[in-house]
Formats: sequence, structure tokens, C-alpha cells
Amino acid sequence: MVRDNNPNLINFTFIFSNKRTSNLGVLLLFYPIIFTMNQLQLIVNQIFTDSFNEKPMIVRSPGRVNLIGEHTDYNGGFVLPAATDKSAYLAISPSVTNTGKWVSVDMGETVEINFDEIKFYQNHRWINYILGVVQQFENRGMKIPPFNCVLAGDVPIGSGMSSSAAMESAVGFALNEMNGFGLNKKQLAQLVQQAENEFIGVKCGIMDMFASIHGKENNVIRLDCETLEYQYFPLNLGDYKIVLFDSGVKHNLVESEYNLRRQQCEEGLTFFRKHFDESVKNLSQVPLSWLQSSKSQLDPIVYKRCQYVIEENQRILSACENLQAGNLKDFGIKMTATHEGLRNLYEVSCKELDFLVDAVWHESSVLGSRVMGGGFGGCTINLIKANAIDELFDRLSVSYKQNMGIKLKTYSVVTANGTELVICD
Ligand code: GAF
Repeated sequence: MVRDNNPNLINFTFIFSNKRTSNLGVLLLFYPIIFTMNQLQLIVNQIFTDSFNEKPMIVRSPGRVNLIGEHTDYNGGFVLPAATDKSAYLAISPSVTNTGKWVSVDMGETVEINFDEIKFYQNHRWINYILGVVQQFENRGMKIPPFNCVLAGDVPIGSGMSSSAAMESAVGFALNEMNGFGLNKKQLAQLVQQAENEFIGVKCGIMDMFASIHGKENNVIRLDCETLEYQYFPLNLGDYKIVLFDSGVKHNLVESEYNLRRQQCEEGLTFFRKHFDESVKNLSQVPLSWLQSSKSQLDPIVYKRCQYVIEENQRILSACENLQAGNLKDFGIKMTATHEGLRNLYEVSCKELDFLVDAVWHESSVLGSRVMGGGFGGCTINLIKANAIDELFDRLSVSYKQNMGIKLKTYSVVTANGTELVICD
């Protein structure tokens, strides 16, 4: 897909791809095995310094988890995400020539970009995440001079932890800093969301980039996606931990039905505006009674989608009260209720995710379990008693392999600060 007919586009030329830079060599071959999070910043720093003979600016930008409030963001509702220690790392510096050299450590690719033509790279998707952000600055009249960069990350791709938002937020943050544009964090999150909506083509809400940019260690963020007002809540889980089980089913939100869900919600909202109140701002604010009294007039699919969104938005608000009151048991019950809604009403689960939830939710050590993020694959998020996690994972991986034929992976969640500059000596 080439998008070169938009007058706002800057132009880039793709000069070469798929060439490993000579200095990556054996280092990159073993990179996924050898290097842990803190070492990734050293890696991007080293590769950048070796390749460009100068010290770069380095930005860390985290992935996210979301405790509850799924598919509510683009419906003007609430969400409850936290930034994680799994992050994208970007080393960046202005280029002294007319071109920029961009290196993806994870993909083992280097490209040279001529800032003349912008187009969508079907087979080198990581480039699009950078280009989309560049384009948004340019659309706002903020000229981006050529730059060199090196990217790496340990946010698992396609697992529902927002590896793409982490990367885009890193690029947005770095370009804002490097060029002194002075955008604030909210403006940056909006810019990055627009890049994802317009260039990547996923009509996502703002949760992922907002969480990545605004994250705070040991806290979750209760974000009102209509007003972008937010509040940090300390995450006190006592004996429990957040654990992700990775179904190994890779989701792709562009090719998935994500955009269709959004359309169905818009159809519902249009109906409520027409028949009840023109001024209702979003679907999350529609009272359940309006929905119930409209059953015979609404398309049954649209009805189910609306029911899920309205109920989920109410659920997150009372789940936040549970969290504040330290009532983790009721919080967990609501997480599992969210899964039921996502499975039966919103229909964004899949058999592998359902298996993982069904296999654990009744365990005495588990408070709640549900699919996390966009769905159609990726991870489940679970609240599990710390001393039971290993044994549960062992049992679950055996039955998951037997039933689904997939090796189960798990990530324990460590909350972290949002997008930030990091110092490498
Ligand atoms: C994806 C999207 F990017 C988010 O905006 C959000 O809609 C989420 O799915 C579902 O809650 O991560």
C-alpha cells in the first residue's frame, strides 16, 4: 500500500533494506537470549555509537498492561492501565546528511531513509511506526530534520502489551525533545494515537500510548478517555501478583475485526443520539435502560456490542472502588466478568484465550482472569497468589500444550515509569 497522494506527506525514499549492519554481527544473533531489559539501553547505545560515531539521546518507552476497562477507550469510557518494565529503547540523533539511517535490532534490518517520499512499507512494518509519527509532527507544521536511530525492545510483539505504542511513543517523545517542540504529554499521546489511526490504519483508542507516556511505577492510571483526565491509584496487591499468560496466538489489529467493532459501536451511538439525546457524548455514557428499551430496533450484533461497552464502563468504576478499598476479591470477580463480556457479547476472544481463562478462574489462588488488550490472541491477565504462581503455571502449560498444541509463555508484571530519557555512560 503506497500512500503518496496526500499533499501533507513528506517524501522518503527507501534505499536499502534487509542488510545487517556489519557491527551487529554475532551480537545480534544472540541478542534475544543474552540481553535483559537494562542491557537493551546499552545495546542501542553501543550500536548507535559504533555506527554513527557519536553519542545518541536514548529514550525508554514502556509497554502496558490493563487491569480492567477493555474496548472502552474509543467509546469515551474509563480504562485502568499501568506501564510495565518491558519497553522499547530508541537511540537517536540528528543526521548530518540529507538521509537518515534507521536500525531495527529486533528485525536485524537497516534502512536508509531519504526524506523526500513517505510511503507505507508492507514488508517492513517497524519503519511505518516511525514514519507515522514523523508525519504527524509534519502535519502540525513541525518540520522533522533527518535523523539516525537504533531501536530495540523486549515488549513481546502481538501479545497485547502494546509493543507498537511503546515504539511510537519513544519516537514521539524523542523527536519532541530533540527538536524542542514543547508538546506536553497529553499532546504527545494524541499525536501518537493519530499516527496509529491514520498511518498504520488501526482505529485504536488512546489508552496504550497514554499509559506508555504517563506511566508511574507502582501505580495504575484511571483514565477518562473522553476528557483525558486521569488519576494515579497505588497498586496494592498484597499477596497477589499480576501474571500474564501468553496464548502464543499473534493478533494483528489491522487485519482483525478491531476496526469493525469500532464501527458497530459508532452505529449504536448514532442510534441513541437519534432516538434519545443528540448531545450524548459517547457510548459509555448511554444508560443501560436506553439500550434495553431499544432491543427490537437495534441490530442484534450492535445490541451485544453496546451492552458490553455500557456494562464494562460501569464495571470499571466499581472495580476502582474495590481496588481503593483493598477488596481484591470483588475486583477479581469483575475481571472475570469482563472476560465473559469480551467472549460472549463483544466476541473478541478466541478458543486459546478462553481455554486459559476457563482453566484458572475457579482456582482458589486466582482472583480474576481475562483476555487483555484488543483480543483475538495475545495474553490473559490474571491476579494470582504469589506463592501459587509457579505450580499453576506448570500445570497450565502441560494442559495448554495437550489441548491447544502451543507452548505456554508467562510474564510477571513489574510496573514502571512512563516514557523517559535514559542516561548511558
Ligand atoms: C488495543 C487498542 F490499541 C487500545 O486502544 C484499546 O482499544 C485496546 O485494544 C482494547 O481495550 O490495545
